[in-house]
Amino acid sequence: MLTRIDHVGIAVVSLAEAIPRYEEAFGLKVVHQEDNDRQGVREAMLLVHSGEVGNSYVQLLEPLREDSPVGKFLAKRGPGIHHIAYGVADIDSALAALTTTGFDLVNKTPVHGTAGSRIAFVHPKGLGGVLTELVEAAEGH
Ligand code: V0V
Ligand code: CO
Repeated sequence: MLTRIDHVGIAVVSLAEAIPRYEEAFGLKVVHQEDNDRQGVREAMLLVHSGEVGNSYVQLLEPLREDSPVGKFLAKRGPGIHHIAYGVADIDSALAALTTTGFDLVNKTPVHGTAGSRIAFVHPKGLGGVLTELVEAAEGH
């Protein structure tokens, strides 16, 4: 079902501060930035690897409001790894399979993700405390 690690989502207080640190440390480049109002985040995608099954990124996430998943996470836990996102070829069948096996989906149907992707979150409680996202990337991403 999973084709790759699409991204590691990292909660940061300030993209302006975090981006240069990641660029400096690993020579990564920001290839996409976007505000996702529904998710309450301003995000930057730094490309780690391009492969046959798609790309892998670091996703830096700054909250747009305190009362959002990343805003609440920062207040409770401080900056750090917020979620892991796996690539899938077909998110509808992946979600159907997880529903059948009894996983608690945050999104029962896909929602809008970065760069035109279709995404859905699975609740951390059934997956070792790790908030998990599935990504069906748009063509070329
Ligand atoms: C909260 N909890 C987490 C967590 N956030 N555990 C692991 N990783 C996280 N990131 C735990 C928290 O410690 C509590 O555990 C429990 O969940 C309830 O916490 P809460 O603060 O009351 O939060 P809730 O229940 O209001 O919301 C938690 C969920 C929420 C996971 C349902 O964060 C959510 O809907 N996330 C999905 C959307 C999202 O994260 N969007 C931002 C990224 P205890 O204390 O009960 O044990 S957007 C993105 O990645 C995009 C657009 C993209 O990639 O394209
Ligand atoms: Co994400």
